[in-house]
Amino acid sequence: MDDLRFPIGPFELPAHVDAAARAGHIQSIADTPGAIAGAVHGWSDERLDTPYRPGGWTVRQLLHHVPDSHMNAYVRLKLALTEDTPTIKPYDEARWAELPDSRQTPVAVSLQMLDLLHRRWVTLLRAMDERDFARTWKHPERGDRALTLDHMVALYAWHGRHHTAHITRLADRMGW
Ligand code: NI
Repeated sequence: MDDLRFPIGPFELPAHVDAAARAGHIQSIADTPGAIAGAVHGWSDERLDTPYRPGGWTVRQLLHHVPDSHMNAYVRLKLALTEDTPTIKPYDEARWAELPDSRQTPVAVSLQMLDLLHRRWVTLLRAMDERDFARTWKHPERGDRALTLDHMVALYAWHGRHHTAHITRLADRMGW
């Protein structure tokens, strides 16, 4: 059965991240802007305004959501690199998706924003050493558990592939 909401499965926190897995996560983050842009290349407004699943966000909303999410991720990474176990600030992604910029900005702007953001993000990730990836942060809704930057990088590698798969699976189902 194809799971429309979690086409690559839900995120699972890895117990341990070795150097090869970490390199794979960083490469996945590096590849995300190109993968998403390629998935929607040449799409009409009608395709962009199609929900990726019944009752779900439209592709247009997904294309604005991903840079919103990854901007937060980039800030969280920098906080964790410069402060001791900061508690990060969650955001209401559903309400962000309803703000006027998410409705009125051309998708090309968000695709370019994602590309530029990832260039800086990946530059930073590739310059980090083993100790940097072991630095910790907390999520206020995850109790007292300190997570590492390896966890964060794994999460956003998954997140980019997750939303890319929403788009490519929709295209497959629609024969686009
Ligand atoms: Ni998301």
